[in-house]
Amino acid sequence: MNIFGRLHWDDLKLWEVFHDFSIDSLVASGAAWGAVFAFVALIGWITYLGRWGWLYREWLTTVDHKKIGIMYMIMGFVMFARGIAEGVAMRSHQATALDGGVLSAYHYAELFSTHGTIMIFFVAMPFINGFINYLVPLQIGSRDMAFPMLNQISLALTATGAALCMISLVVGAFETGGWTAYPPFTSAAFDPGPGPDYWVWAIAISGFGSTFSGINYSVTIYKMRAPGMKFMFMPVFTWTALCTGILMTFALPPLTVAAIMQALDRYLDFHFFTNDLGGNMMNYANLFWMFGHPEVYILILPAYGIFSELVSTFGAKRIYGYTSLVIATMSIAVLSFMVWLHHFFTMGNSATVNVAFGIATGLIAIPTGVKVYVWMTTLWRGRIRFTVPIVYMAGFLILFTIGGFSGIILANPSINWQVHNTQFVVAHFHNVLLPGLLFGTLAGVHIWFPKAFGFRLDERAGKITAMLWIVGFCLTFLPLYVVGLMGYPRRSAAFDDPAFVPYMIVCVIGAFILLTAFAGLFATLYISIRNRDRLAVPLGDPWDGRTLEWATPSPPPPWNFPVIPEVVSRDAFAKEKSEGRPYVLPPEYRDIHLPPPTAAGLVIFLATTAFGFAMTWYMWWLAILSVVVVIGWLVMRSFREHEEVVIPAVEVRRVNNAWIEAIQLGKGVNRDHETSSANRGYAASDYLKEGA
Ligand code: HEM
Ligand SMILES: [Cu+2]
Repeated sequence: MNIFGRLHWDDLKLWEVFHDFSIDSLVASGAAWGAVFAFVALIGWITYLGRWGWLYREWLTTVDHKKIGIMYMIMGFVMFARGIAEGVAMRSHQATALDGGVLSAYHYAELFSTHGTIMIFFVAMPFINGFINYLVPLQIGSRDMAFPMLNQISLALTATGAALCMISLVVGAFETGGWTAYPPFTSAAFDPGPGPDYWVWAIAISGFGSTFSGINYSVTIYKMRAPGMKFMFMPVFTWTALCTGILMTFALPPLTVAAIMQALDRYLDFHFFTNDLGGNMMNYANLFWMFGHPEVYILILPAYGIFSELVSTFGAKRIYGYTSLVIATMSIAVLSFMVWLHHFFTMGNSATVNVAFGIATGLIAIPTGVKVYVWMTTLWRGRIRFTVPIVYMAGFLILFTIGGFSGIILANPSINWQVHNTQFVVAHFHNVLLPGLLFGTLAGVHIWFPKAFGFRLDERAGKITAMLWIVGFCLTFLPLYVVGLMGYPRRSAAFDDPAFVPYMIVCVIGAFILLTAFAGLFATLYISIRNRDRLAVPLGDPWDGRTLEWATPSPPPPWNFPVIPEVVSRDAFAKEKSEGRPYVLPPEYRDIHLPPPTAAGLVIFLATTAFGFAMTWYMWWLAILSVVVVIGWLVMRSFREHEEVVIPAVEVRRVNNAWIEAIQLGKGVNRDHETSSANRGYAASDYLKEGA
């Protein structure tokens, strides 16, 4: 037996361009070479800086929720670079796609499949996991997640999925059936591999990670809230995180199961989803969308949470209609499980079934509308500061509403029959994902970056970048509504109607503006790092925040809070400020116990990546070996004593007293000087007047 299974030299995409030179092969091989160069350069750079030990100790083995959150965000941005490049490649192709186009139909199919898979699972999911990880323990006044090591393992499993996607770029191929990977298109008979196998393992393995995350978030919020923090005292972001956690717990298993069943079909001829032995593809469609629809709310609810915190912080008011916001969030979470069938209105359901799911889908507009009103009424007569997050908020309010309306249009089964699988659908979901998820993420980065790193991001660069995202989005995606109604199908490598051409040219211009916007993020980061002394806000509260994460230094110490705070109301920190008693010294300090670092995540990452790769290429020995390593390691580890890292009380006292002293020496900065270098993170509160 060949130790490389079915892997051959020709599977390396690097060579493709030499066999047969064309723009098509150049794009495919070029991407592969690019990925390899970037990887080698990264390894070389870390070696040159001599940072391997530091990387291992401080990051790869940490169980600190804050660092895990930051690593999720970094993973998301790395994968985003690839996803955007693919989006731009597809749009460039579409501009030439009248009767053909520069790319082959095969590569175009690979592009939309990797683009969709990566954007949903390895960009959007890491972004929301990043925020939930970073913020939830800080907002509920806790030291960490309920299960810190499991948290690290979840990150590792997500990283495995991302790694398999990156490997598929260089070794072999990806599947061509879109991010949903519908059989029989991805069945062994139609596509023996390796593409669908990469998809199956990337999704199944990372699906376990997301399920664990969902459990971890829910348990953390149920059990780890600071004393006194009732449910109705929780910050809105925490509420959205709780609903997301519950959604993840129940929605991800159907996906993982569907992926594993697809593996059984492909490897062992089970025929769950292919007709030959009585299986049925509709089984897959149901399972997939039982995950798929809640998934879009998994992605959007935390973004709603960010926008909710944003309007109250940057409008300088408490949230208007907190209770309705909470109820709306819960309603959306529940409804999201009752509408999945709207993804296959055209696949032979009876009219009655279609109507029921059409109505259920339309109902989601009610709580969503409530939210939009709550955000607007919170901003109404607020003392709004025109900062970067508010720019994103403005873009979001307008554009997301348009995206929502097009969703209501699609919820009508009879209209859906007309536009199903046209570019109208592509316009709709990008219209909710970019202004919703992406703008929420980027606004959130501007708000909480100073919390995580101790300095603010440059306002001017940030505003230019935000405008580029907004303008680029409009040009790239709004024309698709029109060509969709004109009948341009989705996932189609070519078209034959010259009327589409002008629209596709506008779209490609927009796509390059989005590429510039992406570069703008790095420009913003670069400018801010260069000016980090002027932008520093070590005292921790640069925006006059309302919730507990602002009541600690920036960046927060590993233990978050010197003593666990007592919570007596909503907006706990704003309340303390309005009563003139923030930053009080605790009566006594105690030793703090934290979970120790562990290599669990690293071991699991390496083993599961090896497993996915081995299964894809039929290297059975490696697959077995990697399973043995994981089990063996877990067994060995379970014999170890329970360890803890103890931070002595004197150390906690030293750090905390120094911080409080710095606050007392500092002069609070009011909102007019919030974006000037006078802002060191000690906000002079307006809440004194407002009475919180
Ligand atoms: C930023 C610039 C982006 C561009 C230029 C872009 C472009 C495209 C294009 C051209 C398609 C394929 C349309 C087709 O042939 O049917 C597509 C599909 C898709 N995009 Fe994007 N996109 C971008 C951002 C995003 C983001 C941020 C997300 C999600 C977070 C996303 C998620 C998807 C998904 C899920 C698909 C469907 C893939 C499939 O049909 O299997 N895209 N995008
Ligand atoms: Cu849906």
